[in-house]
Amino acid sequence: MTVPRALPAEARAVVRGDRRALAQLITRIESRDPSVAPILRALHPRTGHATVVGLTGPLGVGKSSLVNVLLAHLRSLGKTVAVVAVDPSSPFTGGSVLGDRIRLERDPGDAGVFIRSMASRGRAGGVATATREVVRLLDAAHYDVVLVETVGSGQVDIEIRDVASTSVVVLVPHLGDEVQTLKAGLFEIADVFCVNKSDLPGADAAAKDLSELAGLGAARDGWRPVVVSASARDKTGVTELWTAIEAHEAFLDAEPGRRAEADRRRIANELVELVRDRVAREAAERLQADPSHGKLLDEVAERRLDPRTAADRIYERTHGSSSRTRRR
Ligand SMILES: Nc1nc2c(ncn2[C@@H]2O[C@H](COP(=O)(O)OP(=O)(O)OP(=O)(O)O)[C@@H](O)[C@H]2O)c(=O)[nH]1
Ligand SMILES: [Mg+2]
Repeated sequence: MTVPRALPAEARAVVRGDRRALAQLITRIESRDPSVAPILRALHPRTGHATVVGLTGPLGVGKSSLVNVLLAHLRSLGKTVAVVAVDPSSPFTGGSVLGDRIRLERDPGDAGVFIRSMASRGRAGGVATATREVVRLLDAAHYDVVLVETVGSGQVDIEIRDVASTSVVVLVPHLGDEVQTLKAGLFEIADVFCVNKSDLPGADAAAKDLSELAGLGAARDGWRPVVVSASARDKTGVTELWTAIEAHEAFLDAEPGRRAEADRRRIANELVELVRDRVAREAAERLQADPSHGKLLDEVAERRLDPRTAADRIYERTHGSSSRTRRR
């Protein structure tokens, strides 16, 4: 047995659940501050306990509203909850999101809840990486459930399945053609489908339609997506939604190695991304510092060299000596 080394002070603050420390570290992760690396490294062995649930779906289907009611439900079950909203296009806690105020808004001092938005626009890559790192911090801070909201349908470069152990795709009745074209992709993502706004007409038909499709398709890794109907407005179907999420989590644990296998797949993607990030960053730095770079650009612009050949040369230059660069 190795004796655990003393944690850095900031890591200790996270483990203690110090919200200010958490917020500051998340900001540093967002701004890609390399000084968080040792803190994340120290915390890594303390992660892997939270249930990480992704909620994704087209714009305006009610993801934030559902997160709000799910949050209240989880609090009533005594669970602590952290929420990460990636690229929120509507305010999370503004009274305008829901007609009536949710528990969260009545009780901003609730220590069992932590909410954070993260913007991806205008940032050079690394959104999925940053999201994963933020989720791990929240996991190390002992939140029982971490809910991650993203806008789906390929509008952001984060694949929710790479972050969450259970992914919920939120839809609404009568999404029409948009969903028809999305459906194949959605079945790749969804462990659970939630037809929200079931207070509107057509919800039953939409849920039935999805259930049939789920029944027809081949089960992905032995799991067929579960379809639930909900209304965040009327606060119906939320218990069913959580039950479906728990059923998928139980499925992951029902067979030895199943959850580990899913984790390994996510980690494989993450590692590729991290290496790609580093190679890209180093290439950009070297190019800037390299006096022959301007010549290469001239050659391509003057049609003496094609871009692929130029890129090959850059790659060889960067790649050939990348092992000499310092560790982050
Ligand atoms: N009728 C009805 N309206 C709802 C329901 N849930 C949410 N809405 C409304 O739908 C609109 C969008 O809700 P949001 O929760 O912001 O949806 P979102 O998917 O998070 O939106 P983006 O983050 O912008 O993609 C708001 O006007 C909500 O009041 C519901 O169950 N029924
Ligand atoms: Mg939203």
